Amino acid sequence: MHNLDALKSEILASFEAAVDIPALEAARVAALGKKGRLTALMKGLGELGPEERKATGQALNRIKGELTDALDARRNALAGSVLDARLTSEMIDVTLPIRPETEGRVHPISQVLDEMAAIFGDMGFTVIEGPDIEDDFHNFTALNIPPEHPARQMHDTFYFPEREDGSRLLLRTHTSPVQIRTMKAGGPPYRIVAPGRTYRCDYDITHTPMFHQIEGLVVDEHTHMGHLKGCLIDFAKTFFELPDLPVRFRPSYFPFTEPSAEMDIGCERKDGVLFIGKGADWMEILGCGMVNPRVLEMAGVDPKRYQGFAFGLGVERSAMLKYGIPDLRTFYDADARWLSHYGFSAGDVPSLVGGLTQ
Ligand code: 2U9
Repeated sequence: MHNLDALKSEILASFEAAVDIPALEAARVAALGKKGRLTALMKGLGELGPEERKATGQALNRIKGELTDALDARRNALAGSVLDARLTSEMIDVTLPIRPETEGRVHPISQVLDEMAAIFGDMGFTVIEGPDIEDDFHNFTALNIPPEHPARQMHDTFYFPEREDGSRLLLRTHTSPVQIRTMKAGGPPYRIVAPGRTYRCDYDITHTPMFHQIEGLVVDEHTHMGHLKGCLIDFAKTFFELPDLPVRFRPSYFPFTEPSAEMDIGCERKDGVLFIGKGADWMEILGCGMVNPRVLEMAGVDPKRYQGFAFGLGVERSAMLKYGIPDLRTFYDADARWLSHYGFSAGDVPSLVGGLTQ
């Protein structure tokens, strides 16, 4: 009996010493498993005489009951502490302030396009978009670009493979086809701007194969060069945020406008730094002109009754000038550090309310 009490105490101690459920299970197997110490004693009962077997058997059964109760109690205690540990380690403090999210930046091209759309929108222009993939008629013929014009050549334009009828689709080289499509779709007056991607087979420090343009078209019965000048001078002063910005128009040539001009803004170059709005230098910012009557005619507009003006400007170039971005090619590097430096906060994009619907 004394030995049995000692054994019981040892086994109880092994249960108490178990620090987790697997350790407790090991202690159980060592005591009550098939080859356990108590099980071995029970198996040995058969070798005892009847009297001793009865007494020892009863004692062993009582001990087994006590051990089983102790085992359950310890198991419950350990399960409770496992849960407590999980509750502590996985605790969520709902009172903590939220982590600051890294804010996305608006790319300078998107910013400048939005600024320009907002300025022209305030003047009553509607923003129109069209396909990047065009046909020869809308990109060249309808714009009075002759067959021998260099822009039409394979090495200046991206052409798709020849179709069955011998024609080739192409990536538009300007957004002008959008204005052609708009004119063909319905009668004048028109007051539209067409922003978007354009493509030319060109790559050097000032040219990339894809770039952005915004072009404008105003056609009405009495539209004249004075409207062109007023509109574009107003635009330049608003865009560069300089009410006294000096401007000048120089004669130029485009097949789709006659007469044609380029618009310069006053600037100063000092020690490699460009200052816009003052000084004796000039910087070209856009091309423009009165729409060539042949272009109106090809788009189904009567040139005897209607006339208008058009203009076009490069978005990357405008962004570089306004925001001091030195290298064109960095626009397309997808470099997050560049974007965090030159990009804009979403709140800086001007509201287009009133600009897009007219
Ligand atoms: C129609 C009629 C006329 C659009 C025009 C320019 C002048 C021009 C360049 C500026 C820089 C292209 O991105 S750039 O290289 N564009 O100089 N664009 S007039 O004239 C049109 C357009 C459509 C129906």
